[in-house]
Amino acid sequence: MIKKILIANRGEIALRVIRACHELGISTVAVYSTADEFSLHVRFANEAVCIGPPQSQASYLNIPQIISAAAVTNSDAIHPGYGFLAENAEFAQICSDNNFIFIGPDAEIIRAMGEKATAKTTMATAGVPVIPGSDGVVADVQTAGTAADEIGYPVMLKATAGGGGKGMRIVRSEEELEKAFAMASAEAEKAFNNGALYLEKYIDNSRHIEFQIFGDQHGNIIHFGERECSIQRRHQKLIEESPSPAIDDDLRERMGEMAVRGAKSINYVGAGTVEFLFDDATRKFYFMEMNTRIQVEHPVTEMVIGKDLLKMQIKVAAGEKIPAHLASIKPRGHALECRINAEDPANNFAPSPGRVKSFHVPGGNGVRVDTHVYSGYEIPRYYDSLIAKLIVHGDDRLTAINRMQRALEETIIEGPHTTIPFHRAIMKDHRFREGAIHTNFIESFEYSPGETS
Ligand code: MV4
Repeated sequence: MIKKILIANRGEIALRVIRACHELGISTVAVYSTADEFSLHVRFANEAVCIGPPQSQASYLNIPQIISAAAVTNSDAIHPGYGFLAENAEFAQICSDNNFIFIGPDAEIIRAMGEKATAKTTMATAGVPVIPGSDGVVADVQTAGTAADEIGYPVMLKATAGGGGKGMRIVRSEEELEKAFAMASAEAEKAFNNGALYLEKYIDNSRHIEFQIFGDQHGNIIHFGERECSIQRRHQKLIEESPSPAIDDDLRERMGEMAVRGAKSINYVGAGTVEFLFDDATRKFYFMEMNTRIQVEHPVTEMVIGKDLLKMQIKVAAGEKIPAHLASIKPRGHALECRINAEDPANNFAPSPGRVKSFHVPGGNGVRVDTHVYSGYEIPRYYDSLIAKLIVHGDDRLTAINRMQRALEETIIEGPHTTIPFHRAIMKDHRFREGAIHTNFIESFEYSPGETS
């Protein structure tokens, strides 16, 4: 039985976890840095413990402080949210060593999927299609060169400890390889203390399509369909949707089957996401990575399946079975999410922290806002810039887009710059409205500030 959960996170996701807990009758403990004293997660949790100064390293990443807070409050379980310690295998191990249920998969699973080159090999062995490339990491430039000659240029170098873009390079010819290898490796070394790289064929005009999967402790693993996240800027997702405009029922069934097969091969437990790269030209899909956490964009799946994924995550961690009927759940309608960041789209998306003078959220049928912000809130400069997620649901994609447009018009945020004007421009874009989106959509998108703000 889980009676009390400590939330090792901040911002909107901390609120999201608290909401799920309170609806389940579970008591909550917030932890917070001194920069977050006036945050809503502190206010809405049943108890709150200050764990340190603003810097993440000293607070939200400070494992001894978090474990101590769980101990003094008699918590049964720890929910890591996303980011911070969510995919830290050592933290998951320390939680269970101290008899706290870590709400996520076991440390070994986190570790196995965190090493991206190994994860790819594991999935290939299970029969999941992967992007043609090197067998595991490439030890040096010579090995990379041999692999690239076999695969054919263009290729992509990726950091095995990475994910989400850091330490990644497109290499278009042999001449570029040496420099790209050195730069990607140095970048990975700096970011992850691990410079190891793997190599794969570069697939142009691709889409990022990920499947939400769920496993329980009784061997059941199911999927809840896909989310398309091709609208990214510098590997930060900006807009997500479900279903993907590129996927029909047949493809959904085949990709979902592969996502489940991969998860079964590692006895996956909890909420997980299997990322695929989808090649528009050939309609082929390839496993890219598996994320072992609840993701920022989980609400788009919740909107189309009508289920609460956070509650499910908690129930599964408590040992409950996934109800059998969920295996055949059919998504209904279309959901979109816009990430509202405190950034200036007219100035290269520079962070824009500070006081929120006024904050008004939209409403009406099919509109959901997940945020920790209120009028008078001070956005700290120490953390990521996500301040709200605007999520809409409609009968079909165009209804959802028009609803998003309407909801963006109603949103008022005074004080910081935000990504709202940028989202307004995208909602108007013809190619976006046609679903013609791919990896280079944002890079080739002509944004003229002012016009829509
Ligand atoms: C790729 C790719 C093309 N070919 N891998 C990986 C991390 C993710 N943030 C983007 N990644 C990509 N990996 C191969 N072999 C293109 C991308 C990519 C991308 C993919 C989907 C949607 C948007 C993207 C933006 C830039 C790069």
